[in-house]
This record gives sequence, structure tokens and C-alpha cells, in this order.
Amino acid sequence: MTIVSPFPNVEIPETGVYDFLFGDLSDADRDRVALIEPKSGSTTTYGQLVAQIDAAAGALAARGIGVGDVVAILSPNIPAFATVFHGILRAGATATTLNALFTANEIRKQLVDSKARTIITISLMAPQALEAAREVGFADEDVVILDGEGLAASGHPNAADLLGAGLRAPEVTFDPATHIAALPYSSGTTGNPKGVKLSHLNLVSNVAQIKPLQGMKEDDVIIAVLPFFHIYGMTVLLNAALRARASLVVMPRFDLVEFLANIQERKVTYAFIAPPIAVALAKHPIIDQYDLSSLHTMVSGAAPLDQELGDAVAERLDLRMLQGFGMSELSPVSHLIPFDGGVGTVGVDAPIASVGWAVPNSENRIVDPESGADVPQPTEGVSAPGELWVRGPNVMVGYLNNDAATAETIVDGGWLRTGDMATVDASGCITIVDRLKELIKYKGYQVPPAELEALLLTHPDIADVAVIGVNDADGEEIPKAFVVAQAGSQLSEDDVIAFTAERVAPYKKVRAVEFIETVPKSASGKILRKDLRK
Ligand code: 4UW
Repeated sequence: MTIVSPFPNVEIPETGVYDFLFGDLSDADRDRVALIEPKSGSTTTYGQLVAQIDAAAGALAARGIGVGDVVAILSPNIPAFATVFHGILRAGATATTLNALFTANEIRKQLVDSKARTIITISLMAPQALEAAREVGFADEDVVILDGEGLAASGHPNAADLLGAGLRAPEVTFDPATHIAALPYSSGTTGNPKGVKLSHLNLVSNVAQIKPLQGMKEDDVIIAVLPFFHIYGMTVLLNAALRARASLVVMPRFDLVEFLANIQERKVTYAFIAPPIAVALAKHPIIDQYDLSSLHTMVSGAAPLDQELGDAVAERLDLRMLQGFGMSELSPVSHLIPFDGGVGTVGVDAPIASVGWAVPNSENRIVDPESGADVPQPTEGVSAPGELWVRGPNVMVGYLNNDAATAETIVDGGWLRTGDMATVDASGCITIVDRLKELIKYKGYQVPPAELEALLLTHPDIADVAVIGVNDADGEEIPKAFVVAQAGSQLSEDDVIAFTAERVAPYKKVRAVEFIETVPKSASGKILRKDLRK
């Protein structure tokens, strides 16, 4: 049974990301502020941003980078991120973004897998970027350090080297439906992180699909605290908010006091967040010391937001609280509560604990994972849970060099299996109730259990191991390792935690450990994660 989006279809132009976002920039738009760097107070207008993007594209093209090349970005949110991200796309190349907290080894893996030939970073991350780049055989000039000393002094180009030459953007041609614009990494339903091939049309579609629901306007001031390197920040901030000609207050990392001060000082109107920020906003006493009355809308996504928490934030800050659902493989937004809560657009007010309705031009199925049969949509109340399937122009092209994983994820008729369990009501409103796939989310970030398991198996005192997500005392999902220690070993819980902490980005480390006799496995050797959860 197909559940069709209740929203009218939108027009999706067959064009590249740059043309869609900036092609019709008016003179009035040119003078608007696109980016605000709150610490220095420096601002970038849309006119300046587009000129910088063109210059960056020209500089990349002059270095031989174009259609078919992959450029990596390793950076926290800074204004120049927008320039280089869109400059890469404008040059016809593909941007692969890395988590700014990655270790050299994690960077190396993604550089190798994505076949990136240049990495753009900042001096704070340069040591790990350089270590990884050297291991994969990059020349010095293939590592751009935006705030570094520059090509002449260090051998590494900096922002001035890229932009200062004032080169014109190249004329590039590609098919927006098949040419890959962005290559974020996701572990999908199982295994290690895989490159998610998102075409220009995927990204353009998603901005067009969410535009009527988000209700962002040119006079909105948006706090850009979610990282641009993750698909959530990439699409809603670097693409949708810029398309709306709003102003972004660019924050390199989340710090509660700075977050609140920025909202107060910059009169921020709109915020995209993940649930851990909602927890702070609902509970922290410091909130009352700030004037946050400029905020009218807050959207949460990337992990479940429960009703009580959503209500508490909405009430305390006197704003509209919405939830959405996204997934790297869906460019990423497939579901959203619209800015009116649904009352005017769908005729139903969506609960904050739901993720709203399928975005325009898309449809859903809820499928019983055991029987493969569709769960019927009820005429009242909610359905039984089933796996959420999504079809629409935002479904990825596929995983990079992994046809088997692509075939398991995108099935007959172009349906993408999310690996998430959901219910549907009579209006088509979707609520996520559980996760079928093995993925763990820590503060909204992906933690692939397979990666931690492979790492832990290299420990001489570990005979076998399985990692799953469990809820801690605050209800937050954390990675927990079930460890079978080698006979006679003195391995402690702290040893296991420290072993991972030293080798992976901080958000991926194991945070709880339990020693067991054997890891429960199926006849085919698959870890029975359900049994461990019990
Ligand atoms: N409730 C429960 C949710 C929810 C959720 C995601 O790292 P990825 O691949 O991607 C994301 C993207 C999230 C996102 C982007 C844009 C947007 O507007 C929005 O809503 C406001 C959200 O997280 O992880 C995908 C996986 O994250 C879980 C779910 O398991 C999904 O498959 N997830 N959102 N609201 N779970």
C-alpha cells in the first residue's frame, strides 16, 4: 500500500546545485548577508559569496580539478566551508565531507575509498590531514590549509592562494541526474561506512521538496551550529537556507553559552538542532538568563525527539517546535512536520514526537520486515510498526563501488529501505518507533558497530565482540561493547573504552562494556543483536 505525500508536487528543475541556488540571484539578494562569523563579526554578502565560489571553482579548475575528481573537506563550520563546498560543485568535481573530529586513520580510509585527490582543511586539523594525505601519496600542494601560511611559505595553498588569483569559474557540462555532487559516508543498514552517491538532481530535489514545508524566508537569521560536513547541515544550511537567502550565523562547534549569546545578539529566528541540544534547552537553568524571543521556529532531527522534550522546549522558549526525519541516502530529508504543524497544509496537527509527512514528490510504504507484506494504513488510530520505505527524487544514486549494498537498500521499483521502524496514521503522518538496522547514533552522529567490532578484534585480549546501541541513564543512545575476553586475560571495562578512545573520533568511542561468555550468533555467523539488546 503506497502512502503518497499529502503536499502538492513541486517543480524540480533539471539543473546543477550552483545554478539552482545562485542562478537567479537578484541585485537585492547580492547585498543581503549570507554568512555571519559571530566571533569576529565579519559578514559575507550573497554577492561576495558567489564571487568567492566562482573564484574557488576557477582555482580548482586551474589545478586540473573538474568532472570526475573528488575533493575532500575536513573542517568545522567556517564561512569558507560554504565557498569551497560550492566551489567544488561549481568546478564539476565531487565533494566528500569528513567529520572534523576524525583521526588520521579515519581520514585516510575515506580518502582511499573516495579516491579523493585533494583535501581542504584548516590549521587546527592539519596534523591529522597531513598524516593521512602523506600515507595516500598526496603532494604538499594537494593539501589546502585555508588559514595556513600559503603556497609560497609552506607548500600548501591557503584561501588567499585559491581566491586571490581571481580566476573565472570554468564552463562545465554534466548530467545533473547522474553526476555526483556530494559523497557523504554512511554505514547504511549494515557494515562499514560507504560513500553515498548524491547527484546534483538529488540535492536540488531535496531543497525544492522541503522549501514549502520549512517556511524559511529571506529575513530569517539561522543559527548554523549543525556541522556542514554532515548531510543534515549540508542540505538545510549550505543549500536550503542559502537558497532562501537567509543569513547564517556560523558556529564552528556547539557551546551552550555561545549558542545562547549568538541567538540573543544576532536575533536568530530559526534553528535546526539535534535532540541533545533540545535537552539542554529544556533543562539548563542558564537558558533563562538570555533573551531568546527572536526565535520563532526550531526543527529537530537526526535522532528521536520525544513528545515531552519537544513540548518542554516549545513552551519554555515560546516557539514552534518541529521534527523531521532524514538519512544520508535520502539527500537527506524524507519527512517533515511543516511550519504550520500541518493544520493548514494537511488539515491535521502533527504531534512533535512524529516526523510529519512524506515531503512533496515522494511516497512511502510501511513493510513488515518478517513477512515482506505491506502494513495496512488504518482509517483511524495508528498502524502496526513496519520498516519505512521511501521513493522519490531524493533517493541516492547508490553506494560507491558497492552494488551489493545498493541492491539491498534500493529494491524493486526504486524503493529505499530506511532500516527504521515506523507507524503511520490515517493522515499519512509517520512516527519512528525503533531501528531495525545495526547503526548506532550518538548525539545524532553515525557510529557503525561493524567498525568498532573490527577495531576491538585487533586487541590481543579480545576473543570476540559485538557492539550495539543502548540507552544511558538520560535516555541517550550510546555504543556498548559485549566482550568475550581471551582466557586468562585481565582486561577491564576501562581498558576496552580507552582502546577505542585512542583510535577513533571521540563520538564513536565505546561508552559501556559488558563481559560475556559467547557472542550470540545465527547459523550463518551473523551477530544476533536482538538477543544482546534483551
Ligand atoms: N527520529 C529518529 C528522527 C531521525 C532519526 C534521523 O546520519 P544520517 O544518515 O542522517 C541524518 C539526517 C537527519 C536529518 C537531516 C535533515 C533534516 O531536516 C532532518 O530533520 C529535521 C533530519 O541523521 O542518519 C540516518 C538515521 O538517523 C536516524 C534514523 O535511524 C536514520 O536512518 N534518524 N532522523 N527524527 N531517528
